[in-house]
Amino acid sequence: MIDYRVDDDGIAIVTWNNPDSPVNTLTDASLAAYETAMDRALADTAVRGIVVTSAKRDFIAGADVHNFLAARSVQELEARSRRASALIRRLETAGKPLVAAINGTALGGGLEITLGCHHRIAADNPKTRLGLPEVTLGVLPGAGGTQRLPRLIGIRAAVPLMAEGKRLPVADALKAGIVHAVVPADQLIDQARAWILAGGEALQPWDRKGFRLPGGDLTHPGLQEFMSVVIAKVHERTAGNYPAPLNILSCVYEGTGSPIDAGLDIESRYFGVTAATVQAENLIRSGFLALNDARKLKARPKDVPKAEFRKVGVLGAGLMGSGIAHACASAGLETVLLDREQALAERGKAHAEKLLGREVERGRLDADGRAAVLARITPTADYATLAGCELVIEAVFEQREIKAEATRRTAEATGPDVLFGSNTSTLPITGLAEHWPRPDNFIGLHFFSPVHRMALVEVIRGRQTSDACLAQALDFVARIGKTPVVVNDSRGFFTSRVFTTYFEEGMALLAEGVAPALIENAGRQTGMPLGPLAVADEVALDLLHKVITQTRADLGSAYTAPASAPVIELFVEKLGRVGKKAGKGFYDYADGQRRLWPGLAEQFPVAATQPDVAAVKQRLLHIQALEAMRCLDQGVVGSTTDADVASLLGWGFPPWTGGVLSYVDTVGLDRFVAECESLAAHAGDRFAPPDSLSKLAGSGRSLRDAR
Ligand code: T1G
Repeated sequence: MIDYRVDDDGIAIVTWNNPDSPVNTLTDASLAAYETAMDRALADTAVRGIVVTSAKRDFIAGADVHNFLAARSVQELEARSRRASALIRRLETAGKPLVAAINGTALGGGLEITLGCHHRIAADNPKTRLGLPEVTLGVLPGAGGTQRLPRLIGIRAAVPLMAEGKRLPVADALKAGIVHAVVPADQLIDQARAWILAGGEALQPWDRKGFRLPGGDLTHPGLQEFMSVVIAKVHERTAGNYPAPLNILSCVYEGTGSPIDAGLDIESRYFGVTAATVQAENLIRSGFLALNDARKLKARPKDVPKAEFRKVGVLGAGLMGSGIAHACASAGLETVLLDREQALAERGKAHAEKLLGREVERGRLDADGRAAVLARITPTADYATLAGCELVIEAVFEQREIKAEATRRTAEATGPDVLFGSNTSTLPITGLAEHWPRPDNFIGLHFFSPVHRMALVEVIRGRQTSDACLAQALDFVARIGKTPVVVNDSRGFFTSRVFTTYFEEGMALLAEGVAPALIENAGRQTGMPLGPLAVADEVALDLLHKVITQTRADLGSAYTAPASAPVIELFVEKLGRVGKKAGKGFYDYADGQRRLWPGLAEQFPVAATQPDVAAVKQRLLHIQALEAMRCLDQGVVGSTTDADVASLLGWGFPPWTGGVLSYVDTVGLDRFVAECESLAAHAGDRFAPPDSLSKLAGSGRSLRDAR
């Protein structure tokens, strides 16, 4: 766990080296081992100083987040913080110089270990990131970070780093004053030793007589104004859904005006309260661990050899097709981008080139890199170019006949044994698979727009999709750096089916006379990225109109039109306002601005009495959770975790909830069912809770435990 040696100059080298994990983390065991090693060095009169480093690629990845799911009481969580904090404090005042030799990434508690050293040297490793990202997990730095960082680099520099959880490259950490030096990796230990041998002092700045915070403390008017601006920005960004950033500010506010020991005490108290919140539990379980599992294909069928990809084909060079081609070529794959005319294929390649240009502007890619990616994209109108592809993805127009034609012509060029994936967003996969000679090799690969920014690929199994096809499709998704969630076939699959209810409910509220601004503001205050009417404009009302028309034709009398149908028909058929792409929908779009259309009030008179914002928020989130629950009951999605991951990555369902089904437990299952029953009575049957939920109410079990 911790390697220990003393060199000929009497310098102890304490090396973090957890044998059971790819990264070092703070656990009870690793901290105990660290304490034992450090006490051994402190007690050894031959030891003049101590270098703390890591034998792994990274330094320390922070506290082991599993610990915060195991113990959920404020007291236990506070005690955990106090133990780590007390150890770090004892070591920094023990009288021997401590140097952190930071060979790789040090985050959270990992960086806090280094802040408890008297000197910090980082290796010039371009992959290293240094930071206190606890806030992204719904917690706060609980091993001294909120007290040491402001005392080291000043309140103005420290607060944004902690409130946003930024991860800095070593050059920025050096500039910020977090590390004292950056050296070539092969000199790291020697430079650390040299600092001790040169008489490095075992005294922290904050323990020196007369210490003052760099840039002043919070009696400084400028800093008070700074903090009030930060608080306002945090409120604007979080709408009260996330306690952690505000509690970090409280730690700084209350702790930096006191001696360090009092500040550490304040921090541990806030840590316990913050880590015990449901938001922290949700962000750790869903936002970190579940996303990690999905990214690592934990759901992949086991006994299928890993598929390798060299050449893939993309049919349709529109916005989605060119985005998919950009992702494939950027991942190093030869990519055929086919459209019905060469000019259209070339235009798709040009879109990929534009995306690459932005990456160069942002310094993420150099000119050679851009040229190499572009060279991998072959625009064509000739299906024969697809020969040799291991996988072909169809992203042509959302019409069955056009898809069938493209599928058939591909089979002629590639033969039936390659994988075929459809990027359809709504059409059932099983039906589309009929046009592919081997439906067992046919699967849905539903990408999200814009492809270069959206991590999720919804992988849809048709009735005949084989395990081998699924496993290889998952390998492909991971190969292009995306995160898959596997769902089963149904109209709209999982993501379109559930996300649609959000903006359908927004339109239903509009039709009931709820003020448009109230609808939109409530939508954003839930933590959704956009208000529901703005989302409808982005999706495009004429596309929604097509889906309603096609579904009505498919299902006939079995079809129940959504409450939003009259609104969509009015806007598309009568008003000709089809959404953002036309510059007008629920909003007017001009000069890069979006403003609610003043004509809305004429079409939908605002009712005299308005619901409160909580009631609107409830309708907008409950409706999504109910549809997700129906999908779970119908086997469209396999688990609450899959539903959560798909909602977080697919349409930005508010992360503080843990995801669209964890939201039920976040509200509380019994309360959620009761609220749905009440909504069903006055807003419509669509809110009636399914039996699967109703029968759980009163059982004392959570949805996650039960399913
Ligand atoms: N806790 C538990 N497991 C962790 C972990 C952590 N902090 N970090 C990584 N792992 C696991 C991960 O789940 C995966 O497991 C394996 O290690 C490899 O990770 C007191 C309270 C460090 C940048 O937020 O950002 O400190 O899948 O695949 O891509 O103030 O891991 O192999 O079973 O991600 O090279 C703050 C979280 C914690 C950093 C490496 N720290 N980790 O990325 O590997 S709170 C963080 C990461 C805290 C203190 C507070 C990344 C990484 P498995 P990986 P990677």
